[in-house]
Amino acid sequence: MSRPLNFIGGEWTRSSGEAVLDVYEPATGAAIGTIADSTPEDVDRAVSAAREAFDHGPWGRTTALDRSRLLIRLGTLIQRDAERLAAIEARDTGKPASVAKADIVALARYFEFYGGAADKLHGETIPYLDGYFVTVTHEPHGVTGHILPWNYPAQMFGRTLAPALAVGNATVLKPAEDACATALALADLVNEAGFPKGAVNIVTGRGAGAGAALAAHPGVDFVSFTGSPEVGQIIQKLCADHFISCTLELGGKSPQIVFADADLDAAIPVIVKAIIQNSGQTCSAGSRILIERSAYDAVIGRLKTAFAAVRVGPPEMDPDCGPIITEKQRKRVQGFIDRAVADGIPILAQAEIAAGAPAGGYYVRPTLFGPTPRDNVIAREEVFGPVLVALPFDDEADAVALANGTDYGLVAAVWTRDGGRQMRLAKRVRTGQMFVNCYGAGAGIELPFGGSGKSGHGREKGFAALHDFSKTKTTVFNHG
Ligand code: TXE
Repeated sequence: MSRPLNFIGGEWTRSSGEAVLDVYEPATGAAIGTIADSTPEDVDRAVSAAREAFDHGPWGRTTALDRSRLLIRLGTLIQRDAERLAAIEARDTGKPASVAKADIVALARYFEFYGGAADKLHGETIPYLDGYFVTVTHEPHGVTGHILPWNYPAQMFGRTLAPALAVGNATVLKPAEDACATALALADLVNEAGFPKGAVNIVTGRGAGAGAALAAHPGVDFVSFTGSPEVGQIIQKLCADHFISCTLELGGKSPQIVFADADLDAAIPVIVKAIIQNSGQTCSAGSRILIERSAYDAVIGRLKTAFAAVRVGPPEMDPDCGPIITEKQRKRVQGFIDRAVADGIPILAQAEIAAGAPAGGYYVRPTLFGPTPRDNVIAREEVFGPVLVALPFDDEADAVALANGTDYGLVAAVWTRDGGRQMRLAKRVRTGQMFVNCYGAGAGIELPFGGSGKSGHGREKGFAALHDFSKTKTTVFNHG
């Protein structure tokens, strides 16, 4: 599992300090290993290794075709080791076994997709004044820093590193201290795939230590961050201090808008899955259900039945909903539930925790609240747990106002058979991804993803990520 070593310049390296952090198994609460709580000096070594690889090669001299082959080879190795990696991911995060496997398949797919895309990011020529020839080419930023969350450690490794590497950046990754094991296991595959030394470096540790040192490092040219809005602001300020930009992916309070004419047989299972999946610890979790008032009772009736059937337990039970990542996060989620109850919001349904779930595990009961006052904190803030709030709305305009009524703007869905309404809502809801009569829809790597407002900025996935991880250069030739 986790080991107290960093991966720098292609080698396993001890931290310059003595400090380690304990790692716990979410399903049981048992301590299962330690990781290095790296120092700013360790981060400096990792950034230097990346700088060397980018500035003096061989990584910085690779062709797009070289990178394409390396990425695809890494994707193939991940598939070869999928069972082993899924077991590591499930133990480290508490994910149900089948979900951990799906995450490893998605991780491999990131390297396949961006391996295939590496040599297809073409530039352009611009018709210009007589006597001139103008090209616009894409160049890597240089050294990119990647600060990861703990909710999808495997997928995030691929989502952020694969496009950065595809365009030729040298990378330094700081995984979340609560879930590092898969990233560390992947380091060996990076070497086996044949990546030149220094193309990928991994430094573990706390956010305020190693994470902040990475974002602040003058040798880093761009930062990709996924985590809380509070830390996102810190990252953006650290980047501003040395004039670099960043992408911030900070979560959401995503609405599922259900009109009275919706196909509820199709909608209800998708809506429940969208809040239960990964124990609700998903930035794109569909955490608000907005229901046309005339259909409120019918929709709630179906949701109650679906919620009561949700199975909660450890990975090996392959439940619908696993534990929360840490005791700290479990308390945070439970705190939201307790506060909503204290505020008098009715609990409409609550799933049971399976009798066989280990007593020390970090479980919470998936909970449905409603009707929820619009200005209550649980209707506005991200819980990051399996908690769904129901809010009735009066008409289309009210639905749009309610959907847009939080500081977030990441994902939204509308469920209706009315084609005109589908189009109007798709235009008017402020969101980075809009789903019509579906939600997530396979979370395809092909589909650009990212938000606005408190959800952050920049785009991941698809070709959009290649643009974020590169910068254009305009070259003007005077040929007389
Ligand atoms: O996040 P943090 P936490 C949201 C979600 C969750 C809340 C808190 O609502 O309940 O954030 O989770 C690193 N400088 N999301 O406390 O602290 C940290 O080490 C540099 C949404 O775990 O933001 C980790 O690697 N880095 C989200 C990463 O930031 C710092 C996923 C995220 O940790 C740092 C996770 C600092 N000062 C949480 N402080 C999503 N968008 O999916 C921390 N870090």
